[in-house]
Amino acid sequence: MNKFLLLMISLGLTVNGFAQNPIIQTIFTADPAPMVYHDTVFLYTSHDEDNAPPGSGGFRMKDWRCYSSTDMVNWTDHGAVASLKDFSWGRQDNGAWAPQCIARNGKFYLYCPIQGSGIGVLVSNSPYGPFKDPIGKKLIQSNHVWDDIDPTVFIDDDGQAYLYWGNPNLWYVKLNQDMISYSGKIVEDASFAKIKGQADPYHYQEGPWAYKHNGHYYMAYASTCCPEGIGYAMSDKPTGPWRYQGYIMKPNPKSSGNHPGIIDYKDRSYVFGFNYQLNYNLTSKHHERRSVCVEEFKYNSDGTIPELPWWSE
Ligand code: FUB
Repeated sequence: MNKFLLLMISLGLTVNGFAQNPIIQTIFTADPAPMVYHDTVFLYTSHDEDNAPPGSGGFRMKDWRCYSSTDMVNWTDHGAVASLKDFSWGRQDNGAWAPQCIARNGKFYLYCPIQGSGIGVLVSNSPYGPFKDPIGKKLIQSNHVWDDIDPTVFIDDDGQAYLYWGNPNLWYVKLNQDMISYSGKIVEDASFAKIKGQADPYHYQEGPWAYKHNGHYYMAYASTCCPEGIGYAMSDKPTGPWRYQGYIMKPNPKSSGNHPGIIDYKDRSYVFGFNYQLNYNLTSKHHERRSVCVEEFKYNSDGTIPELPWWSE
């Protein structure tokens, strides 16, 4: 990693009291999944290895990392909290893609996709881990194969939990109270369904992020491919139908992927994603060596989200 960048992080460089993007400059991170727990933001990420080969889609990913902050400026690195080795049923060489963690009943559930193998769940008594596989098999038993990536988890006010995932379709299922099993059928969401030969007005690609804010249900996601922007849809229910609202961030022609994570924290709202800036500082060639970024935003009075500029490249 570039010595100048390492120095910047060790100096805690900030701009206008806000962390400078990318917020993690010591290793390559992607697929941010922020979780607010008590007074702390825990940020779970995937991790691009330094030796990811050149070329779009050349992912080399083996573990999931955790960072925390209480001011959105200074981030503490808690290292790798889980890895492919924690799952006995998945491939072990690669595929540790976009995770999400959620707290329930004093436990922490980390949903992890292993690309090409399926989606699993790990459980811990602490947000820092250690996380263990409580079921010893895939959580999502399906034959979608490529589709079974990018889980996002959401617990509604009535206690019902939902797991959504998928590329290029959006799927969901109702989780049981134990958060490690589900009831009912796996549903392909009709709003986002792609119909062959017809336009795709939602531009849904992958990386869904489900949440609720001020009574509105939101589904943000990586939009179009590639490059990917961040799009979002809203609904009155967690199961849709969803209304496409547009881009939170348009696709950047100089970029490739993106992946949203959205939270409210200490009366402010933030969207996380990633760019390729640190990679481009090292080489002009495209590598899947990405870096997590964050931006504050304010909801419009009708609950819609303003469009934000690209993170710098
Ligand atoms: O990081 C691997 C994959 O790239 C993720 O699962 C997708 O959302 C995209 O960000």
